[in-house]
Amino acid sequence: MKASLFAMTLFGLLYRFLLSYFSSSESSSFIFSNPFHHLPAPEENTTYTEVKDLSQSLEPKWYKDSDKNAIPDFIEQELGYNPTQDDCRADVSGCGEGATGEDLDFSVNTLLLFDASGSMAARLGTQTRMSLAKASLTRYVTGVPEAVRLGLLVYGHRGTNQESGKAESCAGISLLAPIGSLKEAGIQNTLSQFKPTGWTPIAAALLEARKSFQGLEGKHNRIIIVSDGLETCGGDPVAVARQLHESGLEVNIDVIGLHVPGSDAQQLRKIAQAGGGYYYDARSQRELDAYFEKQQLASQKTLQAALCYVKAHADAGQCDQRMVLKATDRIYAERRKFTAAGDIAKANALIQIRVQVTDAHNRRKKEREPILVKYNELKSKGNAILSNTLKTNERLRR
Ligand SMILES: [Ca+2]
Repeated sequence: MKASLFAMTLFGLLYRFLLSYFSSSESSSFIFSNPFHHLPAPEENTTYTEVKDLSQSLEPKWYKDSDKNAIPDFIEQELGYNPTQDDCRADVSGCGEGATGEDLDFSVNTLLLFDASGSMAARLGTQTRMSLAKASLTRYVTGVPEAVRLGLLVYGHRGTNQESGKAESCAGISLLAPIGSLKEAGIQNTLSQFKPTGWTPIAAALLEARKSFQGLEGKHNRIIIVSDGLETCGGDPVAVARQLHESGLEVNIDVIGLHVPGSDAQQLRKIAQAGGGYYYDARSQRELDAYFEKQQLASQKTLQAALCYVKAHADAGQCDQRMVLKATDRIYAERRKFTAAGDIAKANALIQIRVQVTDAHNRRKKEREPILVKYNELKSKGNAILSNTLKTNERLRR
């Protein structure tokens, strides 16, 4: 049987050789080419790793991949996708301003510097400046998103506002709540620890504040000073503010002046400018509340943008997963046809295609992974963020 097959093959070869020799004008080149080229490929034990040149194993359409996602164009078309673009790209266009990957590290470290000097006892309407400031602060702290890590430092709460109490007062600076602990410590409880007392060491308080930001280099760092007047302890708060802002800590300093006369407001404004922040003049409870509500809305907007951004990427990941599953199903269906027809080389070449599709998908998945981790973190906070926003909007309307 084997011998006769061999004889037939040999005869076939000889016949082809003679035929082409006598019929082709380029017969001389045929003599030097491989005469076994036309022999059928061996069928047994072929694995896809032995398919060296894939482009010759399957029809060219299997190797056309316009959007470089490893899924052949014609398969994408069949499945209802657009083969020339990424059908599963994350659409962040509706996420609002500032929705970028960088915002995912959205936590803001804010240290509130509270002026407890004697002048805070002055009345603004029916209440003292201090009680107004405490009320605004309480509302802000209770409504602010978790991502804003708050701390509180108080100055001017020691000694007296007399000359005899100056030294003690100017040295009296207390970190009542380190950054990130104010909410836990309880704002009412923290604020009840001081009342209008002494002098105003703004420069020294800023120097002390600097320590709170050690280890937070390169983060969103902020100081909010609530004060009703000038530095009275001989320091240079503008210079200290500039140093702090220009240090590697990148702290921005906002200053809120509580019913401050024009000349004094100039110095407070300079502190804010040197500190890379803004100066706000608050002449009533409402104006003071407005500042904090603006801060709250800004941080909620940032959070919502971040949530929207990561959700878009999570959706893109799911879309990609669905597309790849459909594509691999489709490739396997083709492969079964080749296997049934006994075309093992092509069936194996399709395994190669399938492996490429899965590899490419896994690469895309890996790139998306850090964003998805963030998504899970944010999802749990999402409802809290939204309810806070609603509450704030409600307050602003009133
Ligand atoms: Ca493709």
